[in-house]
Amino acid sequence: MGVVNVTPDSFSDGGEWFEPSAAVAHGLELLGEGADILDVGGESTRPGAVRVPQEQELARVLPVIEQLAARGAVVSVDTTRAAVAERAVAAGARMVNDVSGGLADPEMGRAVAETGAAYVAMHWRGHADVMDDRQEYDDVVADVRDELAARMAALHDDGVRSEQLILDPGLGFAKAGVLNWPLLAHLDALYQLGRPVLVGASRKRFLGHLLADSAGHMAPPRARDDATAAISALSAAAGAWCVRVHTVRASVDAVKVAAAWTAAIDGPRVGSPGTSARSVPEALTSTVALTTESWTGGEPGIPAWQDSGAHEDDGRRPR
Ligand code: PMM
Repeated sequence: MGVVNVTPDSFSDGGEWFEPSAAVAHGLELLGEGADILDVGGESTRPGAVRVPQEQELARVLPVIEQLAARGAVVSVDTTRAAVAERAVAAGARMVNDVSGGLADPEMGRAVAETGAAYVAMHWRGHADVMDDRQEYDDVVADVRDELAARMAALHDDGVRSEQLILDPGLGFAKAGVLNWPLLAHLDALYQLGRPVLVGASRKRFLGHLLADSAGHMAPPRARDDATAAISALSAAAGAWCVRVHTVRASVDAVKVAAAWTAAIDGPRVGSPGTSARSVPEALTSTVALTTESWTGGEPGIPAWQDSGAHEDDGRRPR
C-alpha cells in the first residue's frame, strides 16, 4: 500500500503532494513502483496535529480518489469520518482505512457496513492532540489485541461483516518508541483474531530513534526508508497481509524476498497459524477485483503477497 498524503503537514512528507494533480501523479508513480493499493488521506495524524474541517478533508481527497480510481487504481481512503468514507467510496475508493478503528465517529461502523468496502481497523486511543498522553499498557501486545477484539465486536454489532475487516496494531499511535517493537515481533497475537493484518511502520519516529546518530539526533523521516523496507520484509515473512509505505519499490522487493524465503521453509503462510492472514480480504476479492490491470501506466498489478507529526518531527514526541 503506497501512501498518498494530500496534506500540507504530514510528519513524513507534508505538503509535497498537496495539489490534486501532484497527488495523482505521485499515486501513479507509486503504482509504477509496484503498489497494489493507494491510500489517499486528507488529514494528518502526526502527533499534536489539529483536525481539519470535514469539508476541507473532502475537498482534498475526493478529486484525487476520483482520478486515481478512474485510472484503475485500487484506492483506499485514510479517514476517521463516516461521511468522508461514504463519499470516498462513492468516488471510487474500495477500502476505508480508519486509524481510529471506528472510535472517532460513531457512524463509521454503519457507513462501512452499508458500503461493503474493505475496512482497516487500527488500534487507537485518541486523536493526535491527546494520543501521546495515553500510552499506559499492562502488556502492550495483549492490550492492543484485546482492544482490537473489542472494536471488532462493536463493528459487528453495527453490521460490518467479518470479511470486510483488516486489523492494524497502530504503530506510533499512543505508543512510545520502544512499545512498537513488541507489536512487530508479535504480529501473531493479532492473527489470533482471524483477520489479515496491515503494518504501518513507514518513516515513523521509533525508526528515527533506532537510527539516531552518535550525538543522539534522530534520523530524519526520509533516512528511515531503508529501515522501513527491512520491516516490510520481516512483517511479510511473519505473515502480515499488507505494509503501508511512503516509498514502494524497496518494499515490493522486500516482500518478494519474504515470500521466497517463507515458501522455502514450509509454505507461504508461516507465522499465521489458523488464518489466511496473507490472503486478500474477501471484501476486496468478492466485491471488487484487486487488480490494477486497467491502469495503463505499467505492468498489470499482481498482489505481491499472492505472487510468491503541528510538530515537526523533532524527536520530542515518542512516535
Ligand atoms: N499511519 C499513519 C496514517 N495512516 N493508517 C494505518 N492503517 N496504519 C498506520 O500505521 C497509519 C495509517 C501515519 O503516517 P503518515 O502521516 O505518514 O501517513
